[in-house]
Amino acid sequence: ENVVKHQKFLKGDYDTSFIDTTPELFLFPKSKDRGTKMLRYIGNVTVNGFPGIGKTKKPEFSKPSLPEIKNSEPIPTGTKQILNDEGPDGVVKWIKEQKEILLTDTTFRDAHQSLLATRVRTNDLLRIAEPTARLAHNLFSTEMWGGATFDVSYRFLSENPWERLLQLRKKMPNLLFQMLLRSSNAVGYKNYSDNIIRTFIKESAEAGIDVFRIFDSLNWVQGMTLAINTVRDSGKLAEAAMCYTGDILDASRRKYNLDYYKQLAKELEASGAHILGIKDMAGLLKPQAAYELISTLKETVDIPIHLHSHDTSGNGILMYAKAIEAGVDIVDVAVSAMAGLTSQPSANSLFYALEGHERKPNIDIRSFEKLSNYWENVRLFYQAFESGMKSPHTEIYIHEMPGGQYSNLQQQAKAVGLGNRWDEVKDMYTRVNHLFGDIVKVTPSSKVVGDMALYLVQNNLTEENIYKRGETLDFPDSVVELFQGYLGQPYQGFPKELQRIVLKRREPITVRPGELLEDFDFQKTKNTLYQTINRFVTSHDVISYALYPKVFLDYQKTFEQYGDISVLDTPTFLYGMRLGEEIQVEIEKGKTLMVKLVSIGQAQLDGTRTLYFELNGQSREVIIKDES
Ligand code: 3PY
Ligand code: ZN
Repeated sequence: ENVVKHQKFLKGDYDTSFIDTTPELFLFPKSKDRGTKMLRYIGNVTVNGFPGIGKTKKPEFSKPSLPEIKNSEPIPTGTKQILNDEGPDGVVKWIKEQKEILLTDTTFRDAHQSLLATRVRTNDLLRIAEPTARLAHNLFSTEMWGGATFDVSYRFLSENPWERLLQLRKKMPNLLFQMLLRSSNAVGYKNYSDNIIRTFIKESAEAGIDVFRIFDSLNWVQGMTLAINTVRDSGKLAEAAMCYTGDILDASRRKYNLDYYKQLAKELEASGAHILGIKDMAGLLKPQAAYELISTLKETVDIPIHLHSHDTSGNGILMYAKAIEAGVDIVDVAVSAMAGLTSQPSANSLFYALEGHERKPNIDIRSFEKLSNYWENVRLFYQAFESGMKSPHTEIYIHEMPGGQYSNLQQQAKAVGLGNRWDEVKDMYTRVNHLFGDIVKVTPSSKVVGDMALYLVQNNLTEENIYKRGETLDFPDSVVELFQGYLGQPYQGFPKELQRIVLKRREPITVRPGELLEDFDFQKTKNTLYQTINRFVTSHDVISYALYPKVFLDYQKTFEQYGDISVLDTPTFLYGMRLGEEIQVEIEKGKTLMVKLVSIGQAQLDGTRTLYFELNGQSREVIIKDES
């Protein structure tokens, strides 16, 4: 036992003589332990498979080829230097002075969130980080954090998202780092207290985020102002985004018309936004609608406009071309191999689409092809997480499901035995939206619509049944919470009769949910967390715990059991090792472990197997419980 496990130390109940009288407590286990822990992880994945992939033979992957770069030359300067030297207003001024369309590269965040269930690991991002900083130094920003990446890092990748941010920051000192922030839902799915939101933003800003794309899942501006103000106070860029829903071209659907977006844009500008974001999360914005929307908004607001979309319909490039004609300042794209379908339109395609146009992006296309070559091979590592969508889906214009939700809801449907009724679920999703009064559907409101659709299909219910028998139905928790007002207020309010049916005797709220929540006690949590995890507690640990208590503690347990497994290459992390295979693992700079899997023993009566490894040439055995 060493000091960090000692009762006196944990309680803080000691004076310094304690250190002098019990020197043995300061003997810490050495890295020998690290190697064994890692072998245990590799052994376990080899025997039992990875969640979501299962027990599969490790495929042969080609090594992703890294573009050649001249490390001896300094990294070219970029937009980050403008922010450092001239502040957020300087960046805004600079954007307005550019004639060419500016690009945000989402490859490190939304592209893989939308194509690969957010599974891309820090290891694969880090290797391409410096080449991207050098080869794509003309980007406006790189979106590399937030959205679902935060909880997925802890939950499924067993890695710390803060480490990802800090390590990427070192490798990419020239580009603005951008994140997606769900206003009062931060990077989660529920409402948090105001002091959690403030602390999360401040910590993120300090760790290196420069542009915060802030949205509310019901386009409720009141729910966004706390985040906008905090970002401004942190000296960073507040991009307030309105979520695009409906179709401004459809005269039969007037709820979200051009006027609605005009008003919203004015409100967001007045709330202090440096940039106006248009978040077309499902890819519903049609080319001509984009032209009309952007032209109108350019006349409505003074701040730059940044357009985000998904290419699910296959119309992304044409839509961007129209938006660019209309004067949009920045658009979101991904490196070609990670673009298209539910992801963003391809940067490489957009470059060629604008050949001969005065607003053609100022990027080096050859560099983008090199980055794409790397991603083409990396993407294969994660093939088990692909959604299976192979071609453009224009039905998106009907069901309006966000890019990232499609495969998720499909999985959820399978899990509750509705795999073969997927078409019905999609149809019900559309009907639930209308039942709810036509609401904005984006995390977390989109999840509520999905939950309700599954619930109705599973129980063979229709809209009519709800109105007739609703009093006797137990609706999903998320649906009750939505109608209680815990995600904020939808435009033109909730349908009153449905609200009464869903809430039964519960009272809805109309104020900002954060106003009703007590402040989170950071100091007290730091102390109790210290008792639980037996190590120094950082401010990142505390805020992560505040957002996701269980996910954080589970991650911590995995870390104690296996050590830092983020250093493993992705094929080994996801598939383990083949018999006789040899790998190298750089556990820290300049320190590499050689690992060979020599043999796998027979399963014993108690279900365990012994795996025989060589670790730097020395024999090591680990015993793994075979769960099959
Ligand atoms: C997120 O909230 O993670 C999204 O990407 C929504 O579009
Ligand atoms: Zn998106």
